[in-house]
Amino acid sequence: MSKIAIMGAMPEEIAPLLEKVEDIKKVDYAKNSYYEATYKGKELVIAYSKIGKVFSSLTASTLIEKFGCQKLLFSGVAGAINPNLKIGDLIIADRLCQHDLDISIFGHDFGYVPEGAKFVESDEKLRAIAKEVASKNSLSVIEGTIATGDQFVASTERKEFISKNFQADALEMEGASVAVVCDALDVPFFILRAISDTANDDAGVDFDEFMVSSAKISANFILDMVESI
Ligand code: 4EH
Repeated sequence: MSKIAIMGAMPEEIAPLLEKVEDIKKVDYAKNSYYEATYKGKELVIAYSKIGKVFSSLTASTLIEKFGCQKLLFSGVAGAINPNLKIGDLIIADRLCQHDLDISIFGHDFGYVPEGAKFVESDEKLRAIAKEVASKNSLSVIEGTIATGDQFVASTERKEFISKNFQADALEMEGASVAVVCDALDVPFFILRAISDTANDDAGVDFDEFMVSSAKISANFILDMVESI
């Protein structure tokens, strides 16, 4: 049977998952903890990576190469760029990019390096399952571009830069790195985020207020999806 990885970046992003899954077995590896578990007869491996592109790449690689996961789902929170996205709303990434990757001095686009790609696309079948789950539960989800970078964005100026150069709908700090790993290893992946803030001057305060509730919204949706995979 296929093993499904579910990862977040922060403990709060996987806590609601660990509350609902069964037969949990903790395995420590590479300075992190991985939780083997089952849910509705499906085999899962759950972990939070710690924040940022480097730690999330390590965790995604480990889930695939050491634990043998054949699909990877990411659950977490994000800052909104698209004004239609309000706190608590869900966004499915159809493509992801690295907004802080910059060798533009050599004439390249922001987010592009030779032999890489400015955007990495997520798995269409997993997105289709997500849209079925959304309509079944009469939840509205937006599908769009997620921009990732190693910075907590709390500035309208930086938001505008990311919007202009990547047409991004939301931003966070792990999605694109996970996407690069999964794409390279040919593992279908899905990135879901619930909005915790709007990445403006109030982002720090909003994040502290809404991250736990938004993380739950995302986690519950991911578990609904697991049933259909
Ligand atoms: O994993 C990081 C968390 C913030 S840093 C990225 N996550 C949350 C998504 C996110 C985000 N990323 C960039 C939500 N809003 C964002 C934003 N910019 N505005 C963190 C948070 N709390 C304690 C320590 N670090």
